[in-house]
Amino acid sequence: MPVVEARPYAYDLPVDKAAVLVIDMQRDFIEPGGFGECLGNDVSRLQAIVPAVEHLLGLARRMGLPVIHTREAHHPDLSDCPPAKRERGAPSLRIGDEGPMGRILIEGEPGNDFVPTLQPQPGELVISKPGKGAFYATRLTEHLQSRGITHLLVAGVTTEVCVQTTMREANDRGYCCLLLEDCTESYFPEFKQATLQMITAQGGIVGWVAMLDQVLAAIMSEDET
Ligand code: TIU
Repeated sequence: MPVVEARPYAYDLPVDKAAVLVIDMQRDFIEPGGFGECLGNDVSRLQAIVPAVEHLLGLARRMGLPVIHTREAHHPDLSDCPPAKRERGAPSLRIGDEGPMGRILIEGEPGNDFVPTLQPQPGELVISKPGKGAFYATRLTEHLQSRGITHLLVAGVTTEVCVQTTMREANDRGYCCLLLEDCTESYFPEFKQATLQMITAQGGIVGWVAMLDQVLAAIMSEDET
């Protein structure tokens, strides 16, 4: 079994029980004019990890690892959007308002789609989620259970919001999660670093962290043996 040099200690990767979970690599968070920018954020930081996530997807597809893509999305009638979420703060546009890429954070709108180079391929699971965590109000648990998946390689945005929430939900459900440091990003660099520390502290209280190259190295050295 490949063993990844990870923090806080080595991560055993049973390839036949692992999946890649890509969180919310959507235009709404990564391109100007979407939800992320409406909240006052500089989205260029998030754009920078797109090539690394492309590499991760390439690796997963070559290895035949299941790939799961999530997207934060609401129904057009906003029936799955709590008023508390829509009314929070003072964004330039609220969820459901018309923006340059269509209605903000609404399923089916151009801005709600994945960025062009990270589109799901046929056979890959897409989970639409109304919350920050991918397990809340979705069928993700059932999908993972039916495929016998116990280990998740996690990527996506933003590190401290949807990624961390999802990892905590997964951790409580018994999944062993490895967050790929160069395949996740935050609008706030200090929040990314704090999240990596929170995840790995206390003996990996939430999970493990490693760079994509460390996963590659583990898989290649396993191939040689
Ligand atoms: N605002 C922010 O950092 N993130 C979100 O609203 N959603 C996700 O992280 N996907």
